[in-house]
Amino acid sequence: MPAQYKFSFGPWNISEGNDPFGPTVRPTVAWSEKLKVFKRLGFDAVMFHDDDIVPQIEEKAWPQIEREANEMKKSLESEGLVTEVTAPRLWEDPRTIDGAFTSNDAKERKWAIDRAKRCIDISNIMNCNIVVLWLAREGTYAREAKRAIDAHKWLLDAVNAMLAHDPKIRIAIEPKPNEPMDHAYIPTIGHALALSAISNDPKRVGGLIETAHSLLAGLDPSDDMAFALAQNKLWSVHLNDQNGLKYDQDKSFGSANLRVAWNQVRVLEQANYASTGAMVAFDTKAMRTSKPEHATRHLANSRKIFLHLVDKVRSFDANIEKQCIANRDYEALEIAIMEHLMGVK
Ligand code: XUL
Ligand code: MN
Repeated sequence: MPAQYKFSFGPWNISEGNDPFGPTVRPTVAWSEKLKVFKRLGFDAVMFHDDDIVPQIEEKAWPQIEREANEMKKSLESEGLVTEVTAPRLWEDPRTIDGAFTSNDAKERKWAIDRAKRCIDISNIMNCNIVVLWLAREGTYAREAKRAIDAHKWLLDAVNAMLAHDPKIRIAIEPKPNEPMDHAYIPTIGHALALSAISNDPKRVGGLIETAHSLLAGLDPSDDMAFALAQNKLWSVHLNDQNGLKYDQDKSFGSANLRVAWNQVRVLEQANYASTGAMVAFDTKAMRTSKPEHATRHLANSRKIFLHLVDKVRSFDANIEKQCIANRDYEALEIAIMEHLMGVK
């Protein structure tokens, strides 16, 4: 029996539908309501930003943060859920307008490292040993605005400071090439794992690959996953979809390009990803047009499409693949896959 996939999403994946050109279009769903959605839709875990666990975290002292994190852990337990990952939200504070770990201001860089350490402490309370770093504002709008060589050294300093803060914590870097920045400093999984290799404990620095982020970098998400899997460094995935090179769309998994989605599932299957203990997260958003009563369908649909694709990968005739490869007949291989996906054969 192959290992069962475990699924997760984050509170921000049930959203109010605002975009850069318009306000919210759906009422805010209270956390207590969101919490009930997980099991109902067949999910096992929650991914959190630090301030999803402790709102207004900057206004609170540690004893209160500790108390609130413990309460959150209890409410998760009462639903039979666990925490998949935590992440310091370093991109909304006024101090990080010009970057967090790579801010030109040493005080702001220190603030960012302290906040990341506090996220690790919260993660420990939540019984979770993976902290995700999405390096949202570590980059520039004007290339000359920062000294990029220094910025890369500061990123390494930040990773090392986090590793030193807790000997058990693992850091999963979630690369993204742009948005909000024009150019981000760690745009691909190659950059992330290169940073890992020069860190003080490479075994504890890995990656999280988001479909849309790979596509925005012009890369194939399944090959990005393979690169990390070959090094045992794929510690989570944010599956979603993206219709070409535009803003980060966070569409339902497989909804824009089924063949690209199939290849992601195929590579996860080949690596027996589920047996590594890593989970499948869907970083998807409802379309802005979705009515409130339909605003979690993108999560159910992404999970459904994923599981259908697992069936498709498992039921594809391995002999066809072998023969086509032996004959170097990739046209035959391609049509066999397309017909299999279309269910016409
Ligand atoms: C941003 C993104 C974030 C991270 C979590 O594009 O993907 O949602 O996944 O902070
Ligand atoms: Mn993501």
